[in-house]
Amino acid sequence: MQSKFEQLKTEALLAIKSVADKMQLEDLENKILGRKNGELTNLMKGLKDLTDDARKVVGALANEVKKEIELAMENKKNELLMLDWSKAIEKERLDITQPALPQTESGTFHPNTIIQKDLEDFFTSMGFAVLDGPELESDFFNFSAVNVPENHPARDMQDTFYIKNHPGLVMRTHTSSMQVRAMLKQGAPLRAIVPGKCYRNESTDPRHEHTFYQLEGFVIDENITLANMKGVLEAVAKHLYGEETQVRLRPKFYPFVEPGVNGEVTCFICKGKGCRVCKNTGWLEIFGAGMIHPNVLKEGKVDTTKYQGFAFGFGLTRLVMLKYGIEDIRHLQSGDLKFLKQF
Ligand code: FA5
Repeated sequence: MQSKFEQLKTEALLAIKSVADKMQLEDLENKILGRKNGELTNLMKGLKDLTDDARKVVGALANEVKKEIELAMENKKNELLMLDWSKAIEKERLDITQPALPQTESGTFHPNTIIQKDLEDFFTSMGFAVLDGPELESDFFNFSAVNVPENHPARDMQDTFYIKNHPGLVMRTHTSSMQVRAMLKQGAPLRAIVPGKCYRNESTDPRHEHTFYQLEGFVIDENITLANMKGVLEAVAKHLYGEETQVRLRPKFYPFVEPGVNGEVTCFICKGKGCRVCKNTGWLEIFGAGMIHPNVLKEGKVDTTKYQGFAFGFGLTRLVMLKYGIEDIRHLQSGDLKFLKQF
């Protein structure tokens, strides 16, 4: 019986060695160690027929054989597992020297961003700083600080969105809300632009949105006049619409400037002759501007005996629409890729 165990061990170890995959190993395990009909199991069943002394010796050998076969199986299992892993790793290996896949889609800037970046470059080349400010603004900086006190009828010109349970906060209606903030922070002299989002509680139509962009600018220094303002705004108009563009200023009331003007440029489509876009006037209205009201300078702690300044506010969204011939402002926030991919 001892030799039968020895022979089984030799055959089993040989068979285990030549196993090629997990399935074969499982079959072999069943064939040798299977509880019901495994070869070793069957052989061990015969131990009970031996004498006590012989059972002690052969039993010890049988256990030894079983342990060796089980160990060989375990080793083989690990060996096969390692093989599987290395095959998987090989499959996943990245060849970083391979050329990249051709790029099929790439993003583009939103037309608002294109014009904003262009104007930021233009103004910084003239020594202006670019400032950013909060869109959720205090009632004070949006209205009161720019000479629109509470209950003043001028507040009706710019209705906005108020925040429930926060009576002192509004969504800013214009970038002019940054005028006094900038003065308080930086003092005079000051030269800056503020591009950014504004909000108004208005019904939307092809030219009006509840959310749109403005670009504010202000210069505060000694001996600043309306002529300086016209010079800067003419430079902007020529930069945007060509050298032959003219600027026309006409009186308009804004509480935060005195005098205040409404700025128009020669219609760049008909060159001033009159067309559908300029409603046959030959002019396009693109900004509001004026000399900063002394009350606003005082709010900003600027010495009004020494400094004056001008301010202007472009409807940035309007500039974009004119530049690209966009007939409805609502396209700009539609998220429609067909529209956006044109820029
Ligand atoms: C103002 O907002 C002033 N803060 C501008 C200003 C600044 C004047 C400094 C003087 C000195 P107004 O309400 O006109 O002014 O708006 C300026 C521009 O913002 C408009 O010409 C228009 O192009 C744009 N705008 C105003 N409301 C809307 C709207 N609902 N949708 C799209 N654009 C708008």
